[in-house]
Amino acid sequence: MKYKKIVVLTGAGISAESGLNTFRDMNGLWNNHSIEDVASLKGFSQNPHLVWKFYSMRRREAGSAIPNAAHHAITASLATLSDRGSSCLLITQNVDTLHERCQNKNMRFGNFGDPKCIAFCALHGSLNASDCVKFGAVFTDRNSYFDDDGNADVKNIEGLFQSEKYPELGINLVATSDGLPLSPCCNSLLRPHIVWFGETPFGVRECGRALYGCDLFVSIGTSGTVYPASNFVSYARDGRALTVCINPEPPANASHFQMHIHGKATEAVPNFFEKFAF
Ligand code: BV8
Repeated sequence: MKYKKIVVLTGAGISAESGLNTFRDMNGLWNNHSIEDVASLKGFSQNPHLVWKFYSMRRREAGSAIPNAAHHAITASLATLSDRGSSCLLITQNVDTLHERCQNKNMRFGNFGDPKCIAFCALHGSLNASDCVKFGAVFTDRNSYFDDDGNADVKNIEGLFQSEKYPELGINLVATSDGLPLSPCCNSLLRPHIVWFGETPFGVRECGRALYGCDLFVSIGTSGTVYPASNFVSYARDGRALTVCINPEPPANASHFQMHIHGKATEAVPNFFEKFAF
């Protein structure tokens, strides 16, 4: 076993070849939207329609995208390494659920420490869920509530939700007349299950522990500009890991990596695991 503890971090670049826009590349998501307006709690409280229009568009696009060779190579390689006794953690900054869609009965994601699986952390949340703003209940929700012109799109609303917190609430959604979705538990507003700027990412403590203890850290398709993910390479280096960056161009935190592989994810990722990890 070459590496006992492996952590992989991905960003929007790994989904670029599935046809999803990144954030900071040309024609990126942030070119057409102000971060403050669509990815902050302040923006949501000031204009929930604009935020739900942005995330409705993201849900439609992610829903029609499929995982690419890089997503599949990561899942298959980490599953093999995990079967051989390595502990593997996949952390993604992405909310598009393309990694989650690569699982099957032999390659499944689990929580930190679960045996024989790939531990998985969607650091910034998921497009496949919405939260009650009042009680924080998380509901499975893939609905697009507004079309690109900002018109309420209630005719396509799938009624059913399952809430982890309120499993009995598999019920119909009630959207307000102006198309904003209301929480099935208390009729307050629903918000996308997304970590916005200024909010605490999911699983940060567990990720930090895994990063300090790993012996291989691989960062794929991220510009290294968003904290705390941009610091993960430093935590791994402090723990004596080999740190590898796979990206077409040097990210903002390039100097922290010991190895750089310049290339697109679908070409570089499958080769990397073949050559270095087994
Ligand atoms: C927090 C919502 C406290 C989800 C997102 C001043 C200085 C430093 C930091 C701060 C500061 N002021 C505030 C902060 C903190 C702030 C931050 O970092 N701001 C930045 C902008 C300066 N961070 C936060 O607020 C975070 N919370 O800090 O809480 C805390 C911390 C620790 C512990 C407890 C409490 C919350 C951050 C999450 C914000 N939410 N988005 C969504 O809508 O999707 S962030 C957003 O950026 C996305 O989630 C995205 O994942 C993330 C990072 O972007 P990338 O994934 O890297 O995408 P990008 O477009 O930038 O780059 C794409 C890369 O792909 C490029 O390098 C490109 O070359 C490459 N690429 C392109 N094509 C390909 C490719 N790679 C491979 N193959 C290809 N084909």
